[in-house]
Amino acid sequence: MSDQRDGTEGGPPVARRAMLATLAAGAAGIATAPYLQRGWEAVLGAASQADPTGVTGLLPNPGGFRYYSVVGSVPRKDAHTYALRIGGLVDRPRTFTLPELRAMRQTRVVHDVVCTDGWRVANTPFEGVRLADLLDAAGVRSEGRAVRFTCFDGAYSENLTLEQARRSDVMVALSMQDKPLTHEHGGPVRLYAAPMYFYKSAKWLSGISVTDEVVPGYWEERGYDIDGWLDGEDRHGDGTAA
Ligand SMILES: Nc1nc2c(c(=O)[nH]1)N[C@H]1C(S)=C(S)[C@@H](COP(=O)(O)O)O[C@H]1N2
Ligand SMILES: [Mo]
Repeated sequence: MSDQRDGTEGGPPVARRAMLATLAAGAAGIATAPYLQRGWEAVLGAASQADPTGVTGLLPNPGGFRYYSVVGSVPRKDAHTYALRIGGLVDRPRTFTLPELRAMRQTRVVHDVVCTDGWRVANTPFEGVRLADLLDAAGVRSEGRAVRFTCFDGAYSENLTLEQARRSDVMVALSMQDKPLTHEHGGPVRLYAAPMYFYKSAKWLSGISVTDEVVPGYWEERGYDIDGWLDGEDRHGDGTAA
């Protein structure tokens, strides 16, 4: 994927147009990023950002990623303190520890990471457990239609339909770029939904709940589109096409 979504069809998040205008008006790339983030928040009316002083926005962003959090501080979790709870419309609600997740079949996906703010990191490898495997372990009930994700930052949430959640390119990620996921990138465990904008990939994942309908996530309550598909993805494929 190297095309850039132009926002004409399917409806990317509302701030997209403003971002493009800002990009077009100013210098390109990293230098404008701090201002982009501020503009983005002004548009969405978001109350909080990880760093209200803007200092992190002025730091270099190694590897092209930018740090995002909707809260100021997030507790750190490790192999001893981390737990992933799966519940809702399942027959066997259960909790997975980090060692348990590591012991399960690991899958690898290499895809471009794309944020609606305009940055992209090409060919990024992620590894972890297919969400489908976790859902199967818990036993999704017939009323289940969607999956809701919650985070131990205490604020962020996201969702996928059950069909999306079962794709082979959607995972509970334990590693990124062949290294354990750092705290900054949402470690020890985050969601990675490869065919979608990166906002769908909830960091600091702590809860997976099967629901009977899609529950709008944090940004979706604030104007983002529930539909997070990147251009050119096979929306009804099983994720293996690539
Ligand atoms: N818990 C949580 N997950 C989140 C976010 C967030 O603010 N909090 N931001 C989303 C957005 S908009 C992006 S682009 C990516 C950023 O991931 P990174 O900080 O690893 O670059 O995380 C997504 N998942
Ligand atoms: Mo994003």
